[in-house]
Amino acid sequence: MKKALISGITGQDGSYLAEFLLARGYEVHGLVRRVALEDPEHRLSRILPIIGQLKLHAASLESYASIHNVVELVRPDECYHLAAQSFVSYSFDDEFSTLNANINGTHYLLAAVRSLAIKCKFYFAGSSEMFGKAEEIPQTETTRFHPRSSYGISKVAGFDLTRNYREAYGMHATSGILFNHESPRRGFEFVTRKISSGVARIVAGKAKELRLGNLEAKRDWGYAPEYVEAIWLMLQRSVPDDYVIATGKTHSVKEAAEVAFARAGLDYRDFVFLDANLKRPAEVNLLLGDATKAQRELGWSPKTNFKELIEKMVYADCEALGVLDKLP
Ligand code: GDR
Repeated sequence: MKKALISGITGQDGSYLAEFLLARGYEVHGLVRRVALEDPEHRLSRILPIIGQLKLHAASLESYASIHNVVELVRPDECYHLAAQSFVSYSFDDEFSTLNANINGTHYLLAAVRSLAIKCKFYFAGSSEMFGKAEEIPQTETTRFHPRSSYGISKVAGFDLTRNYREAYGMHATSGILFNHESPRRGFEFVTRKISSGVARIVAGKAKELRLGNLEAKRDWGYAPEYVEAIWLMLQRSVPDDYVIATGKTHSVKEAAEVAFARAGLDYRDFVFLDANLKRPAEVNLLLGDATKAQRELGWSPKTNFKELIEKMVYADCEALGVLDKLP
């Protein structure tokens, strides 16, 4: 039985990946913060349905000793490093904790795997935010990075650390450059979920409006469960390499609002208000990924399109609020 260790197992991607690996017969271990273990209903909500099949270990990405202990205990065959301070907007409010947690956390985990389980395959969650003010369209594995936030900078550093461990120590260390990927499990602070949950609250009569920042920003949005499959495929390769995972289509925040409100039979222009406070000091205006390499070498391609994705999220949020009967 293969052993997998996932950091960030309580998040959107971690929870889908844990389910995916359990279904393939893996023994699945998760690194979680001690506070999360003490508050399972709230902090472990995404993994509650499978929690009996997981082995969770308390550790902090800010403590090398705690990471070392877990890697020593588990000695995984595959390590998926998904944990991070992942909200770009917050990274402007606290650059210090974003850089500390994201860069040191990645370094600690890589160093522990190197010293205790050098044959373990390692995955680092890179991000399209590394392209930032993108220097070419579409973006591929060879597009130069130009991050626009401390979050993006921390991901470039993690990407470089991962590549360096591969080149210097011969580790099977891979980075996925994943473009935005969403689902009904997305955190409420990210724009697609903010919109889908906002629509559901308006349908339920719990809210009257939705305040958003930059409506013109464009992103390449895919469906998260398909992206975790791509992550797993990367570690099944005999030779480690880096891959862009994206749909190859880009849409604006405004279009996301349009589709979401339309699913509820509403016109977004009647409910969406601009709030300048929600704009970022440095914005990433347009991201569009080219996943040709992943298609060629991993046999991966996206299935769910933008409209299906947004509608799925609105449906799930309306279901959670018990207002499905109010959808057309
Ligand atoms: P992003 O995701 O920064 O692309 O990073 P997010 O959904 O937060 O923003 C997408 C775009 O929407 C614009 N926007 C708003 N965003 C939020 N959150 N709230 C708003 O009210 C709002 N109004 C407009 C933003 O300015 C931005 O342009 C996500 C994260 O998951 C990262 O961790 C990950 O690495 C990348 O995707 C790929």
